[in-house]
Amino acid sequence: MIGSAHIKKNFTVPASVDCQWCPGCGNFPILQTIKNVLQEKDLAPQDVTLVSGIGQAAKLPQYIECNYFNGLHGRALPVATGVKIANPSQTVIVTSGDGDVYGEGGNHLIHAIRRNPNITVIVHNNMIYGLTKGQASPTTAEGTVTPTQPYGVIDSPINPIALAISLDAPFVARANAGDPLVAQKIISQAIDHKGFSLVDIFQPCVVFNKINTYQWFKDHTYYMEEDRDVTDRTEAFRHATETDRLPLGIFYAHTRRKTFEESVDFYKTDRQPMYLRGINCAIRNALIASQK
Ligand SMILES: Cc1ncc(C[n+]2csc(CCOP(=O)(O)OP(=O)(O)O)c2C)c(N)n1
Ligand code: SF4
Repeated sequence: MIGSAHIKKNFTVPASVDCQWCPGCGNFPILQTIKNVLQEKDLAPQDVTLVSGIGQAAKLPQYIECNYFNGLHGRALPVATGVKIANPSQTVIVTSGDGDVYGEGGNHLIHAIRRNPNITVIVHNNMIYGLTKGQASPTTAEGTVTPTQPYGVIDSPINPIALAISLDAPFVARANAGDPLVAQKIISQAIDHKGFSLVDIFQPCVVFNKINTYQWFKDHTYYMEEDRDVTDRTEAFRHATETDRLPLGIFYAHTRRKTFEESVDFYKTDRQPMYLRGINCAIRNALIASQK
């Protein structure tokens, strides 16, 4: 599904759009937080593209008035990369679930971090598959009983923060939907940061996850000291692998890597965005002929 915002003043959704989330869902504060960040940056809706896959979290782009692409399960990242490379001036934000980004889209996550487009990826981590009614996702704790894992989950959960740091992602952070003011600060910094930014945000699913509630996330997290050296990868990795209480805040941030847009040849000599360029049939025909 593709949506397009024309010249509009703000990100307010038309009243006719019917929100499908359950009352109390952690997606609501995330939606409000993203809207606040976009308003605060003085961006116009036509400058922003939200991209998602499938799931409850993946419905978020339909509730903000801007460009959006709501695609296939797990496939948000290739689309977001394509949007950014075609039009580098767009602010491109992926907003999707832990199943979508870490499970079905896990392979894309790895290779998008390697490629390093200047995009922000916000993962609503409710530690469950919400839309399909409570099966285990890649972040569900071992032993958790679900409708499809009646004897408990046997796979150990993925650690997305450690994974992203190991791939040298330029910005890696974790927020809590139950603390939207700090989440707003973190997401704002993620959008401003050059290169691939990952924000994993704890999001209670009040219907299908009765373990990881608002209170559970409050009791099992703490904020890392803000004046740490966030360019220190070893220290970031140490925090990422803590299990007693889960750290919140920015784990790792650096600008040592070139972005995808800076690396590709066709922007080195000509800054005109791809979407404004005509199709060069001679090059295309020569390429096809060379494959025969
Ligand atoms: C290829 C594919 N596999 C499975 C599904 C079924 N499916 C739809 S949403 C979903 C889980 C979504 O979970 P998550 O990404 O964590 O988002 P949430 O609903 O919890 O926000 C699944 C398994 C699908 N639509 N497509
Ligand atoms: S099922 Fe869970 S994730 Fe989905 S809208 Fe309801 S509370 Fe939110």
